[in-house]
Amino acid sequence: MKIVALAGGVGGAKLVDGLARLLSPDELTVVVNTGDDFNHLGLRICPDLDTVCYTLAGLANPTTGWGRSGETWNALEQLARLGGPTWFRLGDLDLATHLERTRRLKAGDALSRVTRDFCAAWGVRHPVLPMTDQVFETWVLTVEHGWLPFQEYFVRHACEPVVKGFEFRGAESARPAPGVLEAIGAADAVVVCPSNPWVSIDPIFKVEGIKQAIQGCPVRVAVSPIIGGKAVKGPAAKMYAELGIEPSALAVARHYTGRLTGFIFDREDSQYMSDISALGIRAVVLDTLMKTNEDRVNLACKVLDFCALNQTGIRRS
Ligand code: FO1
Repeated sequence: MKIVALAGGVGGAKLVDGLARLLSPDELTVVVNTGDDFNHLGLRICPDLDTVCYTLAGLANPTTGWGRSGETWNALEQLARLGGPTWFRLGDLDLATHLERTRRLKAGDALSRVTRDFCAAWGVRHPVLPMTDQVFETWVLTVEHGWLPFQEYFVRHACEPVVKGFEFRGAESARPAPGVLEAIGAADAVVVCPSNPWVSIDPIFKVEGIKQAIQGCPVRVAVSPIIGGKAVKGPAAKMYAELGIEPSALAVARHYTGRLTGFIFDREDSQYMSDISALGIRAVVLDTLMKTNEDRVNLACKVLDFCALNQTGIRRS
């Protein structure tokens, strides 16, 4: 079965890793949010792309989920000594990625091309595509500071400001990166990973043509990033609450209304089964928390089973 996975950062990367352990590079393409990308210290930083690639390459920091394992912080310490900005922590190993990416982009290479070459260098075999090669910026409207670029909200202010809304600057002119529409067009199923619906998945749907292409795919399945009213990681639940929506798996299913054929949520939230089914989508409860590599593979295996079930109505053997 050919799968396109839509992913943001850490939560998405874990499921992508599970899928990649089960599917060949021909069977899995990952489309990654680039709304979090920004310029910092003169460098182009693409956090979600790097998180997905480092995870697939086995290079990711297991504690934070972002950045590199075995990281050292000499450059950051020297930057602090010089009075430079250290609120966004760039490790020594990670810096090489940003330096070379920035050099390549300045020389005129597209982000998708640079990502493809980096993946080859890191031994990542599955295609990882940025959603777009154009600049696309997620901004967060906050009560305390007005509009903030995403990383200012997320890292500098530690997701503390109260959220009032989002804006996706550049969305009108952004076009899908090469290969994105082709992969979706050839997919048997699109899997929406357990990433933040507001700021990781919605941006992907905002790129011209991607939403329509996904609607043309017969099977569209999402995994809830909210378990027991809380986000496994990050501010998704806090965002729902601040926008006047009770955070829950049901809220996530409603968020994606009209976009899905199937929805996977945690066993802990079984009480929402009838309300979610009433949205006209096929739903299933599973153990969705991914603490270990084995959990990633187990969930990915069940996601694939559920996709097959959505496709044919008959469970895969
Ligand atoms: N997240 C943090 O909370 N603090 C950081 O200092 C930080 C640095 C960082 C550096 C490179 C990178 O690729 C990601 C980094 N992240 C950091 C994570 C990232 O900003 C967010 O997790 C994503 O944008 C949300 O998906």
